[in-house]
Amino acid sequence: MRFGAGSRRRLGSVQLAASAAWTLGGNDIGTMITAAPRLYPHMWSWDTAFISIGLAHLNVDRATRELATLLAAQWRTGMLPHIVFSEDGGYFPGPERWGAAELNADAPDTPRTSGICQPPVHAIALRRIVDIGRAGSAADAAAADRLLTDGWPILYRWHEWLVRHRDPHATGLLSIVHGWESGMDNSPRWDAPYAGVVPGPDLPPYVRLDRDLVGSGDTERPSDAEYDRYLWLIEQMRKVRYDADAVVRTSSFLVGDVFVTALFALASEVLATLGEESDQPAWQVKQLRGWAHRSRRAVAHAYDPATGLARDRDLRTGDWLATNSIAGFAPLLCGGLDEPAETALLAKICGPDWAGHPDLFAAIPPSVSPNDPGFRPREYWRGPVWPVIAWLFGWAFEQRGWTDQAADLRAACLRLVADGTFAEYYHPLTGEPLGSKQQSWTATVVLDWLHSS
Ligand code: 9WN
Repeated sequence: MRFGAGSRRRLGSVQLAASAAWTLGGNDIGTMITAAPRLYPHMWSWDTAFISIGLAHLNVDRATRELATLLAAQWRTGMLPHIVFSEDGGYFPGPERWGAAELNADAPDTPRTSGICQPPVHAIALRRIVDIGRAGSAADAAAADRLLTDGWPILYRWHEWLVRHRDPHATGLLSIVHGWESGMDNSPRWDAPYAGVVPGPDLPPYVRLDRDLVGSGDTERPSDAEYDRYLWLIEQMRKVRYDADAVVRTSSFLVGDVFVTALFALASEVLATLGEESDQPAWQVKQLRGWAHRSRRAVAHAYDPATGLARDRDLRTGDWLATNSIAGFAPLLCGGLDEPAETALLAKICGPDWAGHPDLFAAIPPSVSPNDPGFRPREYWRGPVWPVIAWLFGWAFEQRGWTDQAADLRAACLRLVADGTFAEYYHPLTGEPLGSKQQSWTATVVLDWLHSS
């Protein structure tokens, strides 16, 4: 059956909120809220940051516990791992394939974790939880303040780890060692650097579990060739026992990620302010502001006037990577551009190559421009629209005073998700829900939009 706008149901906001809450309840396995029921039966780092924001609208104490569960899995080095595994299997690569605790004494034995990280959006979640808590009852405010007191030093150490190991030369541009660390796994941003990842003959065999769990998995999910490279990078990290510096030295994938860098700059500012509010050491607050400043400059430096977008940089070859992806708008998240360039960038994201494209189901920037020859509207990070990414831009727009653009984006997103399936991502032209359904982070950003309208 061809999917058309006519086949969509449209829930009212009360029903939609109830349905989002029900989705989160359904994904709660007692020890954690999993990222999605079948495809992702564990805790993912940046998913959990978003999940805790939505939860705060339902129950502040529960939200604080969710974020605290992730923070408790911090490695002794300071890294927040990208996956915290539940006791359930059902995902590949699972803890055995990663072997993080077996190979590295700084990884926790329990819970089991993966050996890489994800974008540092956690301070933003802490900010939202604290604000929602303070606007609630005395008990809510107390729970949020406890999270602030206990969680702040953990997040400081996480940011410090990123600076120490992912920007050792203090350029401000943070690097990633695996596409999964970007959260945008198979984005065209990584096609060139992945071309330099050549799986060796000793890549141990494996069986994927993801494809059968996604409706048209064969076309939506990354290809087997891409998975070989993802798994090969894990082998390279296992060989150096996940030693952070050795990984950076030896990984055949090393990219300066402009989107992660912008999120880091934004989150470091947010963390600094939260630190002032909770009497954290002044020198740490100052350091955070310094990191934010340096990374903001790196993001501005990555801006390419020729394309009007910011670029990533392949640190193995030195090449700048210009792709027509949503990450090119990174400077809008953290600032740092001069005013004419920033105004042009804001106009561009709202314009006909992006959110203003006339064929879109709703005016939301997709992961790749619909006007790009490589646009694939059903293929994961190669075209679909991701509600969480829109949430990040909307939140940043609010902070930056672009309230009209933030309100337009929120309205468009609520139109996209009104069917109540809470899909992982959506077809930008038809609004068809794609990937996993009942995805926790989609449900929670919907809750946040509904509560902010
Ligand atoms: C690999 C959980 C995660 C998200 C990522 C998204 C996807 C995993 C996968 O799902 O990645 O980490 O198996 O595809 O790309 O952003 O955090 O929702």
